[in-house]
Amino acid sequence: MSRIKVIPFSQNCGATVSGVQLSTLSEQQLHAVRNAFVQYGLLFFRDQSLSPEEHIQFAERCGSIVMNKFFRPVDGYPGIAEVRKEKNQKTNIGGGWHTDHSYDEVPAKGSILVARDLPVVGGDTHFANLCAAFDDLSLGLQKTLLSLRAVHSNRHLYGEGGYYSTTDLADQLSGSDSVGDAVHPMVIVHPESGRNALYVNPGHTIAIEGWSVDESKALLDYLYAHVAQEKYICKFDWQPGSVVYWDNRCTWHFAQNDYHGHARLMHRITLAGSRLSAAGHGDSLSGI
Ligand SMILES: O=C(O)CCC(=O)C(=O)O
Ligand SMILES: [Fe+2]
Repeated sequence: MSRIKVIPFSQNCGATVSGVQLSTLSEQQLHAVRNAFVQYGLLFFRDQSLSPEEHIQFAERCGSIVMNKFFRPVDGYPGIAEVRKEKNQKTNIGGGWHTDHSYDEVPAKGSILVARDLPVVGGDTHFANLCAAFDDLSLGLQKTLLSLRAVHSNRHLYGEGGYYSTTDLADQLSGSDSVGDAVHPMVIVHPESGRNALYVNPGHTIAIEGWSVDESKALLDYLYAHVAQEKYICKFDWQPGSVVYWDNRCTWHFAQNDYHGHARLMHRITLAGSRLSAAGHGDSLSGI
């Protein structure tokens, strides 16, 4: 059996894991994958051969599967969501920075995305590291953020009259009556790594609790520009056989929509998480 290798992907963002086939992971390899997931929060795998059944098996070894309420499931596999753009469609799923399911009271721990049908060029996915971005904020701003909570929602996206209902993806999405909101600390302590992570995202965070829309927008926009800096982000170019496993508590992602006229199909499994806790005040801060 080849040796598992975990190599950082960029300065602050992700790691490439090689020397494993996710369909036949030994217990020892699984342990190494789990540790890498806690350390990096974003794992890239190449040259995998993962059937839908094996995708489910791998996901169940990493956690428990949670359904997405809005995406169409893959035929015969209710636990796998289709992330599909047909060649005649203009809109894609996840086309702006976000993290999956932050609008849930108990948000998703991770997502495992498998490439099924790729455009010849384009369709990369971008990621950002919310722990590194938080650590680099000044101690003053870190302390302010520790005392705040933010409201997350999906109404503006999947609800009646929401963004997707006005697009050419409307017919393939459902659940407009299952929309809802949740309030989370703006800085969470990651349940496994113990690191602090900024927990707001442009896709789903609609306001800071107790702040006006304009006030919220000013601070959130500042934070979003901070996170989107080159040093915290990376870009993954999908190839046949690529699989990405990301942690929704400490990363953002967005799917680049630059392949009009070509189809792209990905299979996503989302893993259930636990209730998020606010980061502690005091000496866990590492501001400069
Ligand atoms: O298609 C992609 O690369 C990512 C889409 C997305 O946001 C997701 O699957 O959660
Ligand atoms: Fe997503």
